[in-house]
Amino acid sequence: NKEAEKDTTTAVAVTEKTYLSQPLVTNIYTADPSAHVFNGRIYVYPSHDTATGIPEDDLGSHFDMRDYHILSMDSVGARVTDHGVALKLADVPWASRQLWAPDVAFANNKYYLYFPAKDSKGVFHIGVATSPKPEGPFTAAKTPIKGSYSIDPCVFRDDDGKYYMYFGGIWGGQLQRWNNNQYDSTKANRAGDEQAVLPRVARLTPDMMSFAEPVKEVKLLNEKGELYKEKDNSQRFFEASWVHKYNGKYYFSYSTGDTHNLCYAIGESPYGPFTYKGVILKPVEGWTSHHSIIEQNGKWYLFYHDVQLSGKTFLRNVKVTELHYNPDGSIQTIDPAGK
Ligand code: FUB
Repeated sequence: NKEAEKDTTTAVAVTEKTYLSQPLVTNIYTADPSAHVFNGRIYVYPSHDTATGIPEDDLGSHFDMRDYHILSMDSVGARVTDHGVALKLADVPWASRQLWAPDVAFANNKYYLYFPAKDSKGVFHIGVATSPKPEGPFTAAKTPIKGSYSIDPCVFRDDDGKYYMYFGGIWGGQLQRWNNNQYDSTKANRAGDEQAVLPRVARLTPDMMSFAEPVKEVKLLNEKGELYKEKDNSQRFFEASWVHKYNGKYYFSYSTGDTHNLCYAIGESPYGPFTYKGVILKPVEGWTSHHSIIEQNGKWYLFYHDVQLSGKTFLRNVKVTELHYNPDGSIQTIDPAGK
């Protein structure tokens, strides 16, 4: 009957999802986009999501990625090229599984791809691979970076030419198992009243293949200048470090994981401390949130992901949207639903 038809139409319209932007590519599933401008062109280094049948668990075992594809475009909105396989698990001598979120740096006329993977004992470390071209293919070093651990490397080049790697992720990313740079497989996730686990940083050697110093904790402070407790999970660090500089200040951005915010904090030094300033991106569709921030031709962009194409948390798609600062240097919060 006519009345019933009308009711159904209204219900569909009310529940329909809206998105601020559309996936950059639809031929493969991609996530954790680390974007950079090399030679005036935007290159995006994502994870390559794939369904391998591993059941979902709290450790993220279902994020079972086996290679990397690199994407590039002249500018945001232009045609996106998928450059095909740039590095595969089978060609990384030390890695056994789970090629998670990578990043890339350019130095010494080479491109260095940094990537986490589990070793033969199931412990995450960070590896490096090199290529003369930004799109690869990349050749992996035989061993992971000495002293590296956990996941989600982000490499930041400061104006003085020094490079720093930020890394770490809790829960399945294993960061809670590392204290004073020593591994303890029995360490569980922290309890609510314990201090939250801190992300890590180390300066890289000029050859970009190792750490120049012992790994340090990055102090992330709340607006009162205090370290977070684990229960402060709408603001404490979970994973997905990214560092960029704006008007001489260092912006450390990250995901809060189980509360799904992408937040940022500001500091005066690449080592921090960084003080919390706010949310960059409200929760996306899907469990994880992971991003990067770049400038091209005077505009700033946030690369991020959601699960618009698949509806499945481990089959994600990367997106990009413009990012805006307020005159005081704060970042305007973005709603991925475009509201
Ligand atoms: O893609 C696998 C993991 O999911 C990443 O390393 C995390 O940042 C989360 O996005």
